[in-house]
Amino acid sequence: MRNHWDIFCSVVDNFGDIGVCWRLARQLAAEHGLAVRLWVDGLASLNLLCPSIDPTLDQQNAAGVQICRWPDCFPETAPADVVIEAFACELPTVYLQAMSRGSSPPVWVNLEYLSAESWVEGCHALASPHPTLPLKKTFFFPGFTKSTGGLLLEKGLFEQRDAFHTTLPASERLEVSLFCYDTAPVSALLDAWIKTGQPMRCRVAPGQPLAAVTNHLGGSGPWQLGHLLIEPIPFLTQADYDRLLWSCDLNFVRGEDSFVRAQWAAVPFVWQIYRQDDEAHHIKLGAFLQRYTEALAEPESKAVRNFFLAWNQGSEQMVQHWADFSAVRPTLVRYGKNWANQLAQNELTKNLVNFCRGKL
Ligand code: TRH
Repeated sequence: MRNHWDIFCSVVDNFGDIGVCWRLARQLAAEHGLAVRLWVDGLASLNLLCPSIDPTLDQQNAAGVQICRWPDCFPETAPADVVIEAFACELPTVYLQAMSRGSSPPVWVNLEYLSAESWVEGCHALASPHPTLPLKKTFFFPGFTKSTGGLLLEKGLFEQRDAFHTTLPASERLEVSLFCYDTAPVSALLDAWIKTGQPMRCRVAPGQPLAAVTNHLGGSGPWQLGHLLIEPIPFLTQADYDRLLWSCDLNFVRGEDSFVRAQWAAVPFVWQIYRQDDEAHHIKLGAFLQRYTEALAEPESKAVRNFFLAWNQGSEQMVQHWADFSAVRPTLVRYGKNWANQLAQNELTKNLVNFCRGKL
């Protein structure tokens, strides 16, 4: 297989776009021996995920990947054999033209956002011709079923997770991590926790999650509120963030990549979906809940659905929803393991490599 891949990533906001691209780039290099160039217009965001890079450099190598600044004025560049356009970020015109000039054009793939909606199955791997150039772009959809592109999962991750679990000291309190948007009903959740009397520690990611907590509690933390300890933590590398998720009893996650990592952690989680202007996120959330709760008995399914919806839309009954969710947590621990094992059967990077290999 011709083995040069270019990934283009435009950082829209937050960390999901670069989080997914950085993970994919490393996996292509480490597990498939490919020469990967990652073009990114927001090196400062990548620097948070990977502190060893220097965001002032135009080119550098890290984790077997060549990282290149995606400049406003894109230079003449020989295209790679496979070109991944992440999340419809639109390739530079000069690069597209170069792609169309070769005798055999590169395999061009648009990696889409993750959704559990059923239409994804019908659109995965469909191609569309460029309106003016002799090029074809394929739409590659991650997803939760066999008929989609699957989910990013590094080789050996579950073994690492299980080995890590054996090193954890027993904890008497409920360990929680919090990564959410500032629109989450954090005040209502903290009030519900304070009412329960259950010993808990909640570790809060910086940025929007910490801002939401600080708005409610004032000061800069840590906060000890009776049995509840709330601790701000720094932004972690992706590997350390995984370990945080593995070490907790419950993880609040958001967006796309942390949402998937929480499922690989195989402990109960609560997801805050990324809001879309056209409100399409309500449908996406419903589609995921439908799939995720399908094999749960009704009381568990209802508790999960109610709590996820309360977390995403707000609720007057947060205390009750938390109590119900808390009660089914032990069942969700067992359920989460089976869920993760089932999803792990369909691994995105392997699927993507096989797909492109078939086209080269
Ligand atoms: O940051 P996000 O809200 O990203 C979002 C979504 O991807 C959304 O779909 C997209 O449209 C929007 O960005 C532009 O949430 P997400 O997807 O979970 O990405 C966070 C990344 O940050 C993920 O790779 C995990 C990583 N992370 C760390 O590495 N360390 C940390 O300490 C934390 C809190 C996160």
